[in-house]
Amino acid sequence: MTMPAIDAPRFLDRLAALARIGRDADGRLMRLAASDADRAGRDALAGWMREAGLEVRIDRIGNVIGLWDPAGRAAAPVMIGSHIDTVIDAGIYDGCAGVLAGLAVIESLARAGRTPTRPLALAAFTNEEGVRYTPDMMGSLVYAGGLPVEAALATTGTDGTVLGEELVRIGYAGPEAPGFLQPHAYVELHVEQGPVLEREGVAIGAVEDLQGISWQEVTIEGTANHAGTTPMSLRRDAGVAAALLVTWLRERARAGNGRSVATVGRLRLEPDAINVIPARAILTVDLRDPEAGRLAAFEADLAARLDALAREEAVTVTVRRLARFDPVTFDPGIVRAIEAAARARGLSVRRMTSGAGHDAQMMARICPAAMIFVPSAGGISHNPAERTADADLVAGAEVLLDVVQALSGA
Ligand code: HGY
Ligand code: MN
Ligand code: MN
Ligand code: MN
Repeated sequence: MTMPAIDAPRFLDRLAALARIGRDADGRLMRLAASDADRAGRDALAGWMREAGLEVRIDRIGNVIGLWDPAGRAAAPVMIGSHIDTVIDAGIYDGCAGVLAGLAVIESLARAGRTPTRPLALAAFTNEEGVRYTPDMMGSLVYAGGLPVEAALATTGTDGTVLGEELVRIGYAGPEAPGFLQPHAYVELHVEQGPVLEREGVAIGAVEDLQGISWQEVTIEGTANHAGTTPMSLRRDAGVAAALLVTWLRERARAGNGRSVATVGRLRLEPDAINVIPARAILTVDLRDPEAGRLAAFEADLAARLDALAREEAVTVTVRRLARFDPVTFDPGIVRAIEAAARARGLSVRRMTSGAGHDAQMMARICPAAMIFVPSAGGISHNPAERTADADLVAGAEVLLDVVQALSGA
């Protein structure tokens, strides 16, 4: 019986091919969920899955699940996967590395003539990024039963489109009920998207937990008025109120224990004219903390600050919750298997917390789950400069192969 081995050139070539799919007129990578660019990426992935002998099944939220069941066992599958949708002006590794490494793992087992005691399933979840439709990790959240599929399909995007209609339009409104394959276990390879592994010179991260996430949209209503004639004392300036909020968020995050983070990623002023005092500010607030109590305290402090700001600046403030996920602890047994696999290959490994949200945090609701991280150059992600060395990617795929073999008896 031959030893399965990752076909590194094929894995890396596919990553490069997927990286070329979904670029806008300016060359920016933009495979937003359920867009034409996303469809092109999905089509390529489904084609590679079929070439590899997987049965491709699509569920109602558009999750693409490739099933490899050479022994025809109807057992619960070991699932591996991630996502191939991207943020705006994205890097090429976020999500894609995990999906394509998973494909390389299954192909290596098939080439070696292995027959796992249970099927393997490769998942590319819909809308992990949450940029066009919120919440993020939506496809895996629906798959894990955390959001009714009807509610997800009815979601209106930042561009006014409806997710369900867009999935029909791109041909990925599938027939399967989300969660149609309840996994025996789920393992996700992902680039770290942070600085820890590179800074410490460690090859593999065995991710044991993932921080809590809170997404809110804040709308501040002031009064449009003339920039030249309105005395400063008579203004209800939504733009100033927004600016005070942004700086407060940074100070509050810094005042925490050094692990809270706060981000205002979207901010727009209306009517957005040089000589009109902003009537309205619409901004998003992304809060994260590994500890549930601290995240809740940050949210409570934010609510109190918004009340005070409304009084101080004579504006009105409304808040819309976009996403809220508690911290998640992954399966200690799989974390140990990741550590053992890395050490057996002579790779340095350390346990760590994920700062980013991932599909694994949703799958942990329905089965034992854990993640494998590989280093991100400069800790950069959600940026075209995102980069992970080929050797690190292949090492991560090999550890994924070993863990999948341990879980599936392949
Ligand atoms: O926001 C996140 O952490 C994930 O990339 N969607
Ligand atoms: Mn990702
Ligand atoms: Mn991401
Ligand atoms: Mn993610």
